[in-house]
Amino acid sequence: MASFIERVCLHLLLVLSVSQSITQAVDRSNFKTCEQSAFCSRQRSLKPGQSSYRALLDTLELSNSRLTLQLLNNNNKVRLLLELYRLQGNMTRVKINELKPIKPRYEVPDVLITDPPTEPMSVMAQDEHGVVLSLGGENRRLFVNAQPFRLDIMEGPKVLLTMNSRGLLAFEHLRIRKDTISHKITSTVGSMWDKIKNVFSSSKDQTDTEEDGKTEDMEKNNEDEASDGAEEKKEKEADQPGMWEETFKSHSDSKPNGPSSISLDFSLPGVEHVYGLPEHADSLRLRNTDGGDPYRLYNLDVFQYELSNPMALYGAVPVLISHNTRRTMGLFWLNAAETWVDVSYGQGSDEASQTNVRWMSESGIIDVFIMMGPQPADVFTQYASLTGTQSFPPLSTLAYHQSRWNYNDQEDVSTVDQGFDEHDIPYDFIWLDIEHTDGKRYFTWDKNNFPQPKEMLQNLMNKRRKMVTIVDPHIKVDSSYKIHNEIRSRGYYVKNKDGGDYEGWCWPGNAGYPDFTNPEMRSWWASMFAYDQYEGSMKNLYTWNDMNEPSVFNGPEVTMHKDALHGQWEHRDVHNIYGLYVQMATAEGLMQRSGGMERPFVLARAFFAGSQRYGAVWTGDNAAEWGHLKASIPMCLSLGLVGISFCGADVGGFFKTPSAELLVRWYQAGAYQPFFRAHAHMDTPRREPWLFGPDNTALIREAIRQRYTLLPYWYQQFYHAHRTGQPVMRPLWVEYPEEIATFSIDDEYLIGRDLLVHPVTDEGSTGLMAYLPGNGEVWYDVHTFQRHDGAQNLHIGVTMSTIPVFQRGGSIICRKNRVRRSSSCMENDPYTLYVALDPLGNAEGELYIDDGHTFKYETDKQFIHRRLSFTSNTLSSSDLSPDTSFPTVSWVEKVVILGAQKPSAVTLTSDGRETSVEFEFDPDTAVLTLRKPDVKAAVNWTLQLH
Ligand code: NBV
Repeated sequence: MASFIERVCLHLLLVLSVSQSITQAVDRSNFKTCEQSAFCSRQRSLKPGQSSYRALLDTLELSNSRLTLQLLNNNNKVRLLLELYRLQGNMTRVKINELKPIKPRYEVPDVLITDPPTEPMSVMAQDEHGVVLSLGGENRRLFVNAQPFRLDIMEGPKVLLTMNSRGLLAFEHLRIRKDTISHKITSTVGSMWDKIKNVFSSSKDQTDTEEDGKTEDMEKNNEDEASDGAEEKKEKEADQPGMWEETFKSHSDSKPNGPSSISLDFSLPGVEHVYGLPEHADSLRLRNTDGGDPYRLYNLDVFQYELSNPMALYGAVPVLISHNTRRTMGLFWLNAAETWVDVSYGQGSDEASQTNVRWMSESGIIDVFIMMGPQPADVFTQYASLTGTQSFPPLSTLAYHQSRWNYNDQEDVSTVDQGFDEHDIPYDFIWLDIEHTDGKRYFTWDKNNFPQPKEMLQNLMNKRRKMVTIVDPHIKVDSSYKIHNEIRSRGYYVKNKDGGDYEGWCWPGNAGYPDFTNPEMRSWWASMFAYDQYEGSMKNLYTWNDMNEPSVFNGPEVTMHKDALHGQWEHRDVHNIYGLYVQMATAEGLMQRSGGMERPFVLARAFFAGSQRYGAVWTGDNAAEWGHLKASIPMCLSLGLVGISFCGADVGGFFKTPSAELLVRWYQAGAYQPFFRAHAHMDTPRREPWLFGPDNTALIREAIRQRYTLLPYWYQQFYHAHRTGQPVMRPLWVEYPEEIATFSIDDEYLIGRDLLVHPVTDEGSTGLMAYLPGNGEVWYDVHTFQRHDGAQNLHIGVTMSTIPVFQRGGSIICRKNRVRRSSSCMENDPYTLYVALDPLGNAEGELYIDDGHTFKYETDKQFIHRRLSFTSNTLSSSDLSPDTSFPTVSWVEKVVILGAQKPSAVTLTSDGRETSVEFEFDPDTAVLTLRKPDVKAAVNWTLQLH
């Protein structure tokens, strides 16, 4: 049981958070600015100029696919090792580490799905100024300029990208503290110099001196060309505040390894648009950071986050995508430490536009992948080849989720469940937040409120519905709690700097944090999801990992101390990947409990590059404000660009109370975003869809029903994302890369290639402008079937029931129009095909069907993948993967052809038989409806219009 004091403290925390939620926005003073982050401020104070590095060409070594070269820092004479790889699929990898670090520096494991396959490189030319390497392809070359050190990637006569072009490569080599007095300065940000203190005891000094002795030789190796001048310079470097200890508010970071930050700049000539770097509540196109803070990547639990700013949020993916009409490229900076990224749009040396990007990380090494495109789809393929694709979610998880903090007890769950049926609204999942547990002990149930979890789950199962419970990664320190005892006795907790178990405050009170970077810990954690371990769990129970940044209420910036230890590594090194490991271990657990048969579903708040392999993410604690509804679009688009397609925002807004209008608009927008879940703070009034009067109930019902009819299309898009790495929710420029008008649009997007959505996100809207892309293309309003030309701004009149969605002419989309109470209930239902003709009268689409939840599509080839094509007045269905099968009973009950002409007759040919098909033609809308072709979804057939 929690002590009285613990309970009082938690209560106070809650009251504080709630009252803040009503009155305030983010408390910025809780989070560092670049200036307040010692390494960022050090790095940023370096101004562009000649690089202090020189490539030592006589050290060049080229094996077939790997080139190495030493770089010498002209100032301190420390040497770095540069490694260059030409990777398969039009990518280049550049690694820079210290040649002889006094101890290893962290290299991020578990993100790359394989050691990326390489291709041979050859030296094309070499002189005392540099080396030219062939990168194959269309005359692609890499220039290594020796003095100053610079790398240029060229194609033909054009420079595509330059590294260290502004000379901002800066690599703080690991060093030994020389003078314990002068270096042990507490740098309190803002008033650093007047707070100089000598805080160290003599025994600590003793240790440092011993360490000095041990590593002195190694340091010397690094300084073999050192001159007196260089030594002086080095002393100066070491003197900077914040290098050996840093304090922020009341927290001190002991920095036992001293300064270790790294930085490198890139120039992208001819580029005016860059994207990516999630997670930020900001525009899709990244902003110029000159004069403000850089974009920060440091997974943080930011209470009441603000819009339109580069502050860090819950997740971090260090990938930036550049785009212009000729080329799309990507930069993947594989580093899990705190990272800041400056973006500067401007002119290059020849007055042409150029974008400069500068990455700064607190520790680790420089390991950067340059993905050369050239098309957007190529960059997605390249990134997927490195970090994997979106996991293929169970079909039901693409349906609607009903959540709030909290559904109070079993009766509440059952009443809400019935409410959906009474109001004829479908839903698939109901969620339980932290209150369902016994005192925030995850994997347990509150015995009073949830005495019979299996009965509750069985009731849901009877209706073919499911549940998600929350399992957070902070574990209550309580000797009567099995999970805690096991983790403690196995030594699986993260350690504090002194070697004891790290403890921090979170929902359960005092909590330990399992070391998810440890594979043994992860497999133990996974085993806790076994049905006989997680009591009360059943196969329709799935998992939500919140707070996995990790959130530590009393930690610096509400997270873990950077000098906490994960085995030999500091938290500093692994911070941004911690959340990924939590989701990885949980997904593994859900798989294992079914003997590897069932696909898992895990929602996580914190994420990193590669998180797409483990489930879904959401945009955290947004607010019931129109601005937050708008922000959900660029936030999810940015995630999709870097591989994470399964993204959503709390529908309705987490904090505060939405007006009925905002709630309706949010449902309408959410119904067309990948992860569709309503969620709300515990202190907001209840907001189940039927609580806002019959008109609003009807509007919400309709939005959710639209989602259900489109589930076959969503599922097919996720199958595609899983197979290819292409994003499900896409900015328009991804499909229209030469159309400049699309480059800055972030209130509108595509689902796959074929559906364009422009949700209404303005209060009191009576109309909006949507851009329909594609010169020579046509788009059809999916509700009225009205046809519009592409490459135009279209004004759309809007009422409360309007959800502006358009289908691309040239596409075929499959829907299931008989909406039932859950997606599973619709499993065997028939399809309606929407054939939207392009100006030449052609269209194409796909249909994907499998069991919706197991891995049999992979292990046993149990699926159907069909190609649908309309050409020369004939619609046909053919097999895209003839060696697979799935026993579906679904059939095609209707075909709707948009942009059609009236035929005189329609015949169906299937199984060698020809039958005539009834049809109806509406000359006003040019819609031809073929009723009841009654043909099986899984066989070959043709429908001919005569
Ligand atoms: O577990 C409670 C909440 C949860 O409802 C929300 O979705 C998370 O983002 N959680 C954060 C912790 C507290 C938020 C104030």
